[in-house]
Amino acid sequence: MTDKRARNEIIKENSHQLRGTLAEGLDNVITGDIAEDDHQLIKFHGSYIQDDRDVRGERAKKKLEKAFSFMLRLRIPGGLVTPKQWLALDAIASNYANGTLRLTTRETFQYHGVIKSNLRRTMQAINAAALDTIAACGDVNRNVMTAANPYLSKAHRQAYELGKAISEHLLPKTGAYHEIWLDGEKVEDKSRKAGAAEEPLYGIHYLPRKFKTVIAVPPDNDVDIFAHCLGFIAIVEKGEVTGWNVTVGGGMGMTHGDTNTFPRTADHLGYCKLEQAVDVAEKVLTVQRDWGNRESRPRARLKYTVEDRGIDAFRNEVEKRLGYKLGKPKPYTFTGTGDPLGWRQSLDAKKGEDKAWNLTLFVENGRIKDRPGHSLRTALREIAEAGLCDFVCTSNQNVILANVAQKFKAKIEAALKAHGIHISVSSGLRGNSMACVSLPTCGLALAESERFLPELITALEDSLDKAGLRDDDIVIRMTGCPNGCARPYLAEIGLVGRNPGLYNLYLGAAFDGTRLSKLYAQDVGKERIIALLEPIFVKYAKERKPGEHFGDFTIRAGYVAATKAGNQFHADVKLA
Ligand code: SRM
Ligand code: SF4
Repeated sequence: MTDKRARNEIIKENSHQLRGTLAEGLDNVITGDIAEDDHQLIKFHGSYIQDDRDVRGERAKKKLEKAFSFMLRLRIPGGLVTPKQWLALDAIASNYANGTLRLTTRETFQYHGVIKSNLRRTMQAINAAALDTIAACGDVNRNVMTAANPYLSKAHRQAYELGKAISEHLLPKTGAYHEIWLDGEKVEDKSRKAGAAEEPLYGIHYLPRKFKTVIAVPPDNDVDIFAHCLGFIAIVEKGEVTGWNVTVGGGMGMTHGDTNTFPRTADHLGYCKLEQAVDVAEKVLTVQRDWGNRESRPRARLKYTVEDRGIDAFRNEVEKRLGYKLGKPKPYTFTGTGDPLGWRQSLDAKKGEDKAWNLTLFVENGRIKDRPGHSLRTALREIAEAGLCDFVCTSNQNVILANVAQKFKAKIEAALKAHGIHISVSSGLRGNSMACVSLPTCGLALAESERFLPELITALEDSLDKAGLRDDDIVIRMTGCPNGCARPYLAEIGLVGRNPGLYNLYLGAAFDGTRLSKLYAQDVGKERIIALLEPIFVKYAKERKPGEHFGDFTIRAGYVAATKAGNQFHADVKLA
């Protein structure tokens, strides 16, 4: 009988709980590469092997090995780091990586350009800052995102605490990470058993695919709850979370030309009590572990399990494993997926203290670096050195300078100003923009993204000016391929790379993150994108109803049909 399982299943099975030959590969100084199977296993340790695609052709001509280096992704549930940790992370960027910190769309940092001989040292430096990269990638529960900023209110603190609890509970228990990277060193958290041979939750095959958990506190849907495998929506009464609506089956990734793959917004599974959430998370994960598709990786995400089995069957199985029924989802309202930029005061305060301040700072595509006249990295380092605040990474690739005492507000503003950093952004479009990393590091990129979106927005700002829309909040997101790392199918304007310089243009997603977009134009370059969008901006400015968002307008005005479910994403497409 032939083994129909995906190749990764066999790699995991033979890996001795994610060890593979990683330790030996790190010691091999002849190459910057590691063994083929270890390319898959290293992901579970929070790293990817990559090569600099800008120099790939040139090196091939010279018969040189690719310019290999590693990307490292941290696990920071809720995205919160202390000033001390910030300084450590900043130092690592210079000592071992490419001199930049990259905020991701999932509330954490990535380093790029770490060479093999520095990998262990980098991991150890991260560990010394009481942080790690365990399970930041791979077929496991990834970094848990929570509504940005635990300092905002009691409900946000509760969401953050749940995020940390789920992250710890669903962490792989293998000792491989500590053996390979930390030389058996003990980690800060003594409850984690280095050397444990078992994976009680995951077994030796782990999950069929990546698994993503998020927690939202309405009315903000900053975590884009419907884009994720598992979500908890806080139900808040008198300022406190009393329970959670549970969502399952969201996801973005698809393959161009394969209608069997599609982005999908999550369904409501039910409602659980405050203290039941970790148990619910575990049971949802185990149903996906047992029911998920292990033959076809493009169809292995939880969204397809829910799609294929149906939400009712999925709920029944979760309830069977829980031993109790979930309640009916409770009412809630979301208003938007963006980060409210600028200063925002916490909604409550500790007894006897003033309410703290929090500054959400726009970071273009999450890249924290210094450039002439705009030394963001230095400004943030100085703020951390002075201990003026904590730092929270947001799911919109921004950073919040959080828990700021009134007396430090002016100091923060002065430090930013001294380094050319403005609190305001040039337009509502830019303030609501995200681009994935893409070239030159991403091995899957088909077109530029992070390096192209800023200039496209600058050009689109002229079109917005013609329509008088410069300050309007319109969500635009770009990715270099259809995997959807910047959640482009939930943007009012989504651009997805097809070929160098060419993108598919999607319109019609809801501003609050509840509805997917629809393909509007295929294979369009910069000039065509502008030519297509400018008249829509002008018409929107003239004809919109009070409070109507751009995405809703593009449907009402007939540019695209509304996508009511993921399996309708490819239907009713009429190209411009
Ligand atoms: Fe992603 C793969 C970057 C968020 C869907 N993603 C990749 C890789 C690792 C490329 C690879 O497999 O070789 C990219 C590394 C690029 C680089 O050079 O750094 C990559 N993904 C990113 C980040 C850094 C984008 C960013 O600009 O911030 C985000 C890191 C998040 C984190 O901290 O964990 C990132 N990726 C996402 C999201 C958004 C989210 O989760 O909110 C998605 C869509 C949601 C989802 O999962 O459905 C996403 N990434 C993918 C996929 C498609 C998965 C699928 O279901 O088909 C891939 C490809 C894959 O897994 O095979 C992918
Ligand atoms: Fe790479 Fe595609 Fe993700 Fe962009 S969307 S980072 S190009 S995998």
